[in-house]
Amino acid sequence: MTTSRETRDYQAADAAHHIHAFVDQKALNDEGPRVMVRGERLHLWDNDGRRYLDGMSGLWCTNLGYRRQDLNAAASRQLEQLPYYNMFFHTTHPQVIELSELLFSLLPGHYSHAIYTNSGSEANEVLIRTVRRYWQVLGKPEKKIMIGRWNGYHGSTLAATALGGMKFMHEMGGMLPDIEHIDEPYFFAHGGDLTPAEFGLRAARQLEAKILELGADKVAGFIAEPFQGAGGMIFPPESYWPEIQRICRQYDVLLCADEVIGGFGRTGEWFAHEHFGFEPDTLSIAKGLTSGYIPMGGLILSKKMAEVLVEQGGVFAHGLTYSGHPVAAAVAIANLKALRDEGVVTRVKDDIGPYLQQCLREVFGNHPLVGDIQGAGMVAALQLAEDKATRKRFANENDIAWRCRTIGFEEGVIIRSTLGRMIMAPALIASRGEIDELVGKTLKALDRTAQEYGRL
Ligand code: PXG
Repeated sequence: MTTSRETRDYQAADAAHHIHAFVDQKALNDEGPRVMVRGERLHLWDNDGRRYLDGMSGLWCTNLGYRRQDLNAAASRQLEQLPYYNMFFHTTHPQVIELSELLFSLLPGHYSHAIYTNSGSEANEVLIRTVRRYWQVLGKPEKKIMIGRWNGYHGSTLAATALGGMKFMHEMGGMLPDIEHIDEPYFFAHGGDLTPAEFGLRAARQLEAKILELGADKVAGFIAEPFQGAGGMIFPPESYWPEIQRICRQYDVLLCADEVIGGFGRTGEWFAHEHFGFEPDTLSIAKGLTSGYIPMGGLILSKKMAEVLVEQGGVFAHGLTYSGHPVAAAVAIANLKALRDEGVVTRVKDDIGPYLQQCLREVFGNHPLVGDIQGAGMVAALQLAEDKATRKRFANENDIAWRCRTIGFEEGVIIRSTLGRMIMAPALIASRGEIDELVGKTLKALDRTAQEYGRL
C-alpha cells in the first residue's frame, strides 16, 4: 500500500520542482503535501498507509470511483492498438466515432455535434470561439460579448478565467475584453427579505438588464453552471432557469451550460440542465466523461448551431493535437457504457442519491453550525451559519469551513470547503455503507469544529 520511498523524500523533491494549483507554494512546501498512492472505489491511501473516504470524487470527476478494471482494460487495449492519431489530415478513428454515437444516444435529441478537448477549461475556450463564429456565419459579427456570473467557475486558462467570476483570478492577469458578469443566484447570502422564488426571478432578470445595457445585437451568449460547483455548490431557486431561458430566447442570446461538474449523472439525471429543466444551446463537458481516468472534455452543440457551422461555415480554424484522442475516447466509451449498463445514473436518481440527501438532512438538519442544506443526487452542500432563522453567516466562515475540512482529513474523510460551505460529491457508485461512513466522519468533523468554536 505504500511505496519504497519515504514520504518526506517525495515531499522534498516535490517542493524542489513543482508548482501546485491554487495554493501558496511556500506554505505548502513547509507543510508538505499528502502523497496519495492508491485508490479503490471511494477510498484513497497515502504513502504512510492512511486511508481516506473520498467525499469529492477526486475533483468532482471519479464518477465510477477508483480502480475500475474495465476502464483500465479499455485504455490498455487502445494503447496497444493505436495510441495516437489526429483529426487534422482528413482522418478519423473508430473510437472517436463510437464515442460520439454513444454520447448523443445519451443526450437529449436536440444536440448533434461535439468538438473534443482535453479539459473543461479548453471546452470553454472553444465555446467562446465557436459561439462568436456562429454569429459571424449568420452575418452578425458584432454579436461577440459573453456574459458570465460572479463566483462562477469555468476553468483556469485565460479566457475560461475571464468567463468565470472569480475576482481574485481576474486580478492576477485573468481578464479579457467583451466579457461581462451578472450576480450569482445565491439565495442564502443575498436573498434578503425575498422568497426564494422572487429572488430567483430577480437574479435572472439581471441578465435581461445587462443585455439591454450592452445591446442585444452585441451579446453572443450567456454561460453558467446549472448549479455552481467550485463557487460553493450553490443551487439556484426553481424560478431561476426558466426565466434565464426566456430571456436568452427573447433576445437571441445563446444559452451555454457548463456541465463540467453537473454532467454524467451527478444530480441523478445524465446532465444537470435536465435536473433543472431547461434547454441550453451548448454544453461544456469534461471530468465525468472519463471518470477522470484520463483527460478529456468537449463542447456539445445543438443541431441548430451545428447546422449553421457545418452547412454555411466553411473552414473553422480551430483544432487541438489531442482532440478526440483515441485512448481518451476508448476510456470514455467504457465509462459511459458502465454508467448506462450498470444503471449507475438511474440508481443515483432513485436510490443512493435520495439516501445521501435524506441522511444529510437527518444528521445535519439541526446541527449548531449548519444553516441550510442543498443538493440533489450525489452532490450536496452544508451552509454554515451563525443563525439559521435569519440566515446570518459567520463573519469568519472561511476559517471555520477550512478548519472543518482539515479536521475531516484527520478523521479520514475528504470534503471540500468554499467560503462558508462544506461540499461533498462522492462517487456515484457509493454503497449505503460508504455513504454512512461519509456522513458519520463528516459529522465528527463538524462536531469537533463546533466544539473548537464554542458552538457545542
Ligand atoms: N467548468 C467547471 C464548471 C468546472 O468546475 C472547469 C470548467 C475547468 O475544467 P478543467 O478540466 O480545465 O479543470 C471546471 C473545473 C474546485 C475545483 O475546487 C473545481 C474545478 C477545478 C478545480 C477545482 O471545486 N472544476
